[in-house]
Amino acid sequence: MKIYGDTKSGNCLKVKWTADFLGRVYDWIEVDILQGESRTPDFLTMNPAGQVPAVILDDGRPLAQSNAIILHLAEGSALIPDDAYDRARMLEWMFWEQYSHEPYVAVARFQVKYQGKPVEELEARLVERARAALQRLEDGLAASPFLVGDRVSLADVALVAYTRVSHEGGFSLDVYPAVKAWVGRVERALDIA
Ligand SMILES: N[C@@H](CCC(=O)N[C@@H](CS)C(=O)NCC(=O)O)C(=O)O
Repeated sequence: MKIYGDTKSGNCLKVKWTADFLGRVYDWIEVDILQGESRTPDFLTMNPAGQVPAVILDDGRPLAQSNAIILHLAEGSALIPDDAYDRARMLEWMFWEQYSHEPYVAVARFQVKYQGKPVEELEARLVERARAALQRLEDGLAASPFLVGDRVSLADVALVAYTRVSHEGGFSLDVYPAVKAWVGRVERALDIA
């Protein structure tokens, strides 16, 4: 398998961590998004969306979208709960991540860390939504060590990617103690600390 990714990107790291956890063999091809390397004609042939992560599976088929890729890689593994309801809850978190967490927590980080925007100049709505997402995680982790029960799943992989670096966008996890403890737990479970 070939993984096209930018190591600055949490979306790309989700794929790396999942492949590593599962012991999959792959070539990592670094794509610098800040240099427009995901928008070249060659790259667009593979992923017309012009984004990383993207993979070429061993049989030559391409696949994009971080959460679709990790779902495919982890098929039949311990990272996906056996129980149908728990599996759906895992997907609930993963869809929520893409619509209500990543667009705020990751975008704030990108603007601060890579575009040099002072934290105080982040758009108020972005900050409000990022805080709401972190609070939603805090509430969701009140009763269980991982997002879906007692074991690490793809929900944790997807959500930890940008949560663990949320301070780089100005959001300290000190005010979200359950999230902070969970980040450590997931990092240890995935061996990414
Ligand atoms: N929903 C997509 C988001 C992919 C995405 O936004 N990728 C960014 C890096 S995190 C990218 O490739 N940006 C470069 C560009 O759009 O030109 C996923 O989860 O894979």
